[in-house]
Amino acid sequence: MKATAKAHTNIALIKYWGKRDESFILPTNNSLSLTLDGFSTTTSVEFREDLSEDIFTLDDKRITGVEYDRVRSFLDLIRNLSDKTLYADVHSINDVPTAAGFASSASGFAALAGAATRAMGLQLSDYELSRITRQGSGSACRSIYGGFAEWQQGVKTDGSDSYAVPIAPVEHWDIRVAAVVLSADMKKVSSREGMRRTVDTSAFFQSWVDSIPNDLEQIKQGIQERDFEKVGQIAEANCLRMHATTLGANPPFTYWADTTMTVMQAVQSLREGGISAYFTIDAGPNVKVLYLPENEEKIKTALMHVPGVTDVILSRAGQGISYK
Ligand code: 2P0
Repeated sequence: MKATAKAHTNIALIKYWGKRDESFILPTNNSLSLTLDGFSTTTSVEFREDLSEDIFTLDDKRITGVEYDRVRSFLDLIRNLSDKTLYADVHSINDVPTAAGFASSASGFAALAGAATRAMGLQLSDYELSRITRQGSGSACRSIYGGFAEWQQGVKTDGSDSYAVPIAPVEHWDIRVAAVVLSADMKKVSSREGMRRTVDTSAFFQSWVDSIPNDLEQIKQGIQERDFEKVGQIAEANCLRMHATTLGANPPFTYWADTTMTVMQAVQSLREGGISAYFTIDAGPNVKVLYLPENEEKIKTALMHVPGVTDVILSRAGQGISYK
C-alpha cells in the first residue's frame, strides 16, 4: 500500500479568483494554466496497519499545525473513497524555491492525491484524480496535466463536475516563463482570505466574473494558433483585472510591492524595444514573465538589471503527474 508521485506547479494565465463553496473548493470562474517544469513536489504515501495517526514529513521535517491538518483532511477524503481506515506515512520533497513566489500547494496536493489514491489501490481517470485533487487546493487540480489545462468550474453543488481538462500537451508549444524574485516581504493576505474578502465585498467582483468567458475563448484560440501576442495580451489583462478586484474590496488590499510595479514597467519597456514579453502575478509580489525561447537571454539580462530583483528563475512547459 505504497506509491510515489511527482507533480509540477502551474501558472494561471486566466486566474482562479473566488469560491462559490469553500468546503468543497468550488470556484466562481473557470481558469486556465500552464504547467511548468523545474518546480515540483515528489510525495510517497504508505498506508500502514501500525500507525495510530497520519504522519507528514516535508523536506525531512515533521509537519504539525495547519499544514498537517490540511494533509490529514485530504487523506480523510481518500479513506472515505476507499472505505479503508488506515493511517498514512507521507513523505514530500519540494523542489519549488519558496522565494520564487510559486505556491507549493499546487504541486504538493497534486502529488499527494496521485500517491495516496495509488497507494490505496484506487484506479482513477485523470478527471477523477483532478476532481479529488481540487479538494486539497483549487489550483492543484490543473497540475494533473502537462502543458495547458483548464479547470472547469462546474455547476453542481456537490462538485462532481468541477475538475480540470487538458487543453494542449507540453509538446504543443515551447512557451517559457521567467519567475522574477523580488526582495519584498511575504504576502500578508493568504489567497484563501483574499478570495473570500473579494467575493464578499469587492465592488468589482461581478465584472471580473463576467469578463472570464471571453478571455477563455480568446486565449484558447491563441494557444491553438500559437499566437504569442494574443495569449500574452489576454493573460496580462486578466491578471490586472484580478488584482483590480482586491483594490475594490473592503478593506482594500493589494499583493503588489513597489518593485512589482517596477518589473511590470520593465516588461512594458521590453515590448516597446521590440522584445515580446508579458507579465502575470499571483497572490504575492513576485512577477512571472512569459516569453518565447529566442528572447531568453535578452529577457533574463533585462530583468536581472531591474532594481529590487534578486533572482530570475527560468522555466518552460512541464509534464503532468508521473509515478515511480
Ligand atoms: C490561480 N491563485 O489561478 C490563482 C491566481 C492565486 C492567484 O489559485 O484555497 O492555493 O487552496 O483553493 O489554489 C491560489 O489559491 O487556493 C491560486 P485554495 P489556491 O493560480
